Amino acid sequence: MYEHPRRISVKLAAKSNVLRFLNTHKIMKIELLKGDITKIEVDAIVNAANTSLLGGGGVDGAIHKIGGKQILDECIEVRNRQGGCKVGEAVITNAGKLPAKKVIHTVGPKWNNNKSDEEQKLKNCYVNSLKLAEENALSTIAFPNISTGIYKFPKEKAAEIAIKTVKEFDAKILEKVVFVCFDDENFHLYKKLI
Ligand code: AR6
Repeated sequence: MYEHPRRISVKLAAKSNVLRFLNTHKIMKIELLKGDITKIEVDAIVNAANTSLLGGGGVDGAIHKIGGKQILDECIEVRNRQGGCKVGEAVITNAGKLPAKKVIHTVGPKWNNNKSDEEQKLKNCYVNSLKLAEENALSTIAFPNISTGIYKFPKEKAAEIAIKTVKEFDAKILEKVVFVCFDDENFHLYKKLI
């Protein structure tokens, strides 16, 4: 049957849009683990750092202690270049002696009853870490439960934000996100919510 040429081209354009969507949009696999993030073999582990990028306690302390001086040296280079890292933002360095290939350092907000928009800032940590992973062509990433230790962000709220943000992320390269929970409470919250 004869079809007007214009109609044919409209149909082809619609089909190629579908193909483009299939080519670029990835469904990320989400995994949950209980344990120590410094032992995880992924393209990048995320560090719950502070604005100085010079290390501290908690997961930050463990990453620098086990990863070694190479990580701190590159953090200092980043500081010299851009003056640390703001809350909600993320930077990337080598992973020193860790089994991961890279460390993405993000700075979570200190909980203050959401008076300074801490919920949005925590969401930004996840989005900016995922974006940075994609900019570096990484396909697997592991997150700790950012802000839920020394920074006292309520764990259930933090878990909801982390999971929702990762599920909503429009991945082009990333294939897998691992949530690594160090304490039982976070592990059970994530298990319930994922
Ligand atoms: N692997 C995975 N998760 C861990 C590990 C580990 N090895 N160690 C602790 N956690 P925190 P924050 C969990 O305090 O609240 C530092 O001094 C921990 O159980 O590490 O974002 C920084 O320099 C908790 O659930 O980070 C900042 O000053 C989660 O990691 C400040 O702490 C986050 O706890 C950041 O505080």
